[in-house]
Amino acid sequence: MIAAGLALAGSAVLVSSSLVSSAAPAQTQPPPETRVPVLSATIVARYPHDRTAFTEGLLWHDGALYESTGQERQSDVRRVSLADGKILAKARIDPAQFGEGLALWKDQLVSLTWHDGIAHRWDVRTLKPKGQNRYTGEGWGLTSDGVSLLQSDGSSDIIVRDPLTLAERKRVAVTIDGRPLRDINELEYVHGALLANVWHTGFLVRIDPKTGKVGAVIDLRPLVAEVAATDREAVLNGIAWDAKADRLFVTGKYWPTLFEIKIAAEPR
Ligand SMILES: [Ca+2]
Repeated sequence: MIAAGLALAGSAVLVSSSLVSSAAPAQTQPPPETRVPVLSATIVARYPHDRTAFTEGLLWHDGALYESTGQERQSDVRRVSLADGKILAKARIDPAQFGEGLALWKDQLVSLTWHDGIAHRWDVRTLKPKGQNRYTGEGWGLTSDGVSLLQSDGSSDIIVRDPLTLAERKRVAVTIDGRPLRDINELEYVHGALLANVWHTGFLVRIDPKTGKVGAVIDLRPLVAEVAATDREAVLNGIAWDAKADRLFVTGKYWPTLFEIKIAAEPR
């Protein structure tokens, strides 16, 4: 069952789906009851975002955003200007494929596809194709810890892959209060932790990539409320980190706004 709030397997703390009106998307539901700290975030800045972009992957590199988008016939990988949201360069993905997560590995971008088991490689400067890798299972989010690629597939697993071949090295199960947390979506490796969107929720989770344990829930419902999307699939998705300036960016599918945020150190 896809229920409101964070989908905790076998959990008694789920917000009952009967409480969810059809006009209230799941991503406006309150945080789950959890022993994990729930942190707020302040909005540092707002930037324009392409409201036709079905955002699946987002990262920052060398002064620009890189974004991958989904939906058949509309999937691409693009370089985007932060200041005005303009697309500076774009590489189209095979129209039969549904683009998914995006990561940088050295001078190449690696982008996933949802059901095709194909990872595309792109020259990060020219966005010219540089080859493909095969993998099994669904492709959702992708990031790099500098050693491996870390991938989500909609389950509670983080799949650790060889960055050159996409071969699976190991899996880490994401848990919150000891229970699996599924629907892990877009990823970003930040300060040694893994930040992740949880599909159809207004939250990020901060995961210890070694143990899979969620150490914090970040409540971004104020951003969801500000965007006030009417499309049920226009959910919070997309996390990018500018490591040099320590800036954290988030956006959503079809969102008109990309936010720079700062996560609170302590719960209120
Ligand atoms: Ca990302």
